[in-house]
Amino acid sequence: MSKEVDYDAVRKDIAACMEQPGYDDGSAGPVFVRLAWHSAGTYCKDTKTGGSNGAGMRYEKEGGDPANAGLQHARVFLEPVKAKHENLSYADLWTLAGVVAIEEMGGPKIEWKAGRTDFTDDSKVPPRGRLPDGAQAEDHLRAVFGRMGFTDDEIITLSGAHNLGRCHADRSGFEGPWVMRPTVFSNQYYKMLKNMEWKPKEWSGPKQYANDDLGQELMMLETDLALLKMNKDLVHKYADDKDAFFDDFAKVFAKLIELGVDRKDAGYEAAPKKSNDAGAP
Ligand code: CCH
Repeated sequence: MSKEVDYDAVRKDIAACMEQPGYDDGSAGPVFVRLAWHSAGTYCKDTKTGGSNGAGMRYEKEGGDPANAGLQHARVFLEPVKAKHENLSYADLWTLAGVVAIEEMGGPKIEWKAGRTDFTDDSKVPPRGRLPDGAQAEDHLRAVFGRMGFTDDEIITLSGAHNLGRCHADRSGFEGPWVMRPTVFSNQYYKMLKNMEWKPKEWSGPKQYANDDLGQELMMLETDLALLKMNKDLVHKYADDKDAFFDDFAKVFAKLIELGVDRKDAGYEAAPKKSNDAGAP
């Protein structure tokens, strides 16, 4: 059986199914980016477990993690693309969907390589609790992203994805978008962090910050404001220099979606493969 997949056709099909008129702000783009990020963000560099290989969210163990609430929408939107391209793995589809969504929403081109395979049972699915909690601060960010192998500055760059989408009370408990145009990839998020004053939102929900100076209530999480304490100069640089942000973001997102990918197992490497390599954890 041929393993050929027409990835240009896959990209077009992903772009087409981003359009979802009745959903959120009319685009599935933001939730595709979050799907790609959560599929990779479970990685642990010490144990080499988790990461974007495997598509573990198809199993209750990972898909049912409260941190992944809402991502079933993204997976359902992408199902027709998977059905049309039978040799495409879910793990490749989900990461490529994030890359295509960022490009389609006006963001940078991001390097993406095929070769992820899907687990056939849940034995290699990472434990729950590896994704960040928006109610915590910089020590937590350092622990979670440090486990994946990211520096403080890389955390600040990756967090720029909060230019996109919104929080949903019925998913995370938090509510609202970070910027005025949540389906356009830009550096607005850093401008908001640099220029606006953020006060605790008065409500019965979890702690988040609010500002309505622009005529619509925008939000920040505790983890978003923590970036200013980690490296305020970099946040300000990105607020003033969109190109610098786009360049750095493209590199760090490409690194994120490579976490946990071992192409030797998938037979994608030119080097001869020993028969006892197959399926090694
Ligand atoms: Fe995020 N994010 N994220 N995030 N995120 C949420 C939504 C999005 C945290 C918490 C939340 C990254 C980092 C963090 C996106 C991309 C990235 C939500 C709302 C919470 C809470 C979920 C809901 O209710 O639907 C925390 C904490 C961190 C710590 O750093 C990184 C890194 C990325 C990608 C590179 C995107 C996109 C969304 C919008 C999703 C949507 O459905 O609109």
